[in-house]
Amino acid sequence: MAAPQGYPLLCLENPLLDIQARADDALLEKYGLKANDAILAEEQHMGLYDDLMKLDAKLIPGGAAQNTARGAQYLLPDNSVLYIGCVGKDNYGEILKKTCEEAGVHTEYRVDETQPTGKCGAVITGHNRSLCTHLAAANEYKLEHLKQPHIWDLVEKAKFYFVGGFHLTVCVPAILALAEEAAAKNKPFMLSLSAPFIAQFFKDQLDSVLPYTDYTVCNETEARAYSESHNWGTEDVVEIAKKLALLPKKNTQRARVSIVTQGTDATIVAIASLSGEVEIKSFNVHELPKEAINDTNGAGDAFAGGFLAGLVGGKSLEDSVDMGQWLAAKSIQELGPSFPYPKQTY
Ligand code: 26A
Repeated sequence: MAAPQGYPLLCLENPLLDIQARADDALLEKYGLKANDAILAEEQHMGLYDDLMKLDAKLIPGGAAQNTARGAQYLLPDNSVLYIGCVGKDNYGEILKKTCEEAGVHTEYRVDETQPTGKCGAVITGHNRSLCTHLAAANEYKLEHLKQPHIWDLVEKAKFYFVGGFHLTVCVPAILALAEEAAAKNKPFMLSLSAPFIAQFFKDQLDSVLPYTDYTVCNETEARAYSESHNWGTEDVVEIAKKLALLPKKNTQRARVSIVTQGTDATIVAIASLSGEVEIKSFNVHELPKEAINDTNGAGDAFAGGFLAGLVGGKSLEDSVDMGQWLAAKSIQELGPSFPYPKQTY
């Protein structure tokens, strides 16, 4: 049962189960995968999941924004986060629901009758991760689900919106419905750029949503992919962060903040003002000895989760970035996109 007062943070994207294993470069080569990337699976990738299982893969709840939702709830009071997406009518879907419940995240899944729950092959080589996603049911999210009265009631009660950019491949009308609600009522809307292929191959979808964003978050590779696909003629991350912050906006009552994470290098934050200036701030990451790192799968999602927990909790921008970096450092010490239990306090 949904909490009658609703949930301050609403997240939307693709619920996936991660099939994660350590592997060598030969497996990457077999499927033509880059060491550090995220792609949509094609026919030739379908054998990857069985190959990973043979490598003693672990099944770990994933889906980028679902990780972010669990991450934000990790730092927030009970009943703070609602997550929406589409799963299949199967055991994997049940596992995802249960994991969210255990993390205190309320889910409103659309349950697709025909497709199985989506999965993501996570190939870990050293500190790199290659993600290959078979969306299946996750690709079946529909605007009609969001518009059902009991769900739309929760949409209206939400105060912050986070959409994972991977959903741009699935259901742009649902993203725009949330974005319109946010802009119309001056509520913050945040989008992650998710992976280079989004800016490359889903450029129009991305550009239809960007005007609604009050916050964007991406890593350095995604920032450069955006710049390249828009012929900005620069690979300079600070320059790109500035330009992202200054893109046109629907909600003119808020100026945009664009955030670019860079692994172990400093996080760049470009803060626009309503008069069109941009201030750049740089935040060094929380240092971690290399041997403390388990894997980096989900590091960016955890950053977004910690950052959102800060925003939703009324913290300053600086404190929110620090919370994002803190949670990312915690997550990369766990297996996959997970967080330490018993809970650690920020
Ligand atoms: C549409 N695609 C490709 C995806 C994803 C995805 N989540 C949603 N849509 N490809 C990978 N992921 C998730 O990213 C997390 C790490 O950041 C994986 O499930 C993994 O948990």
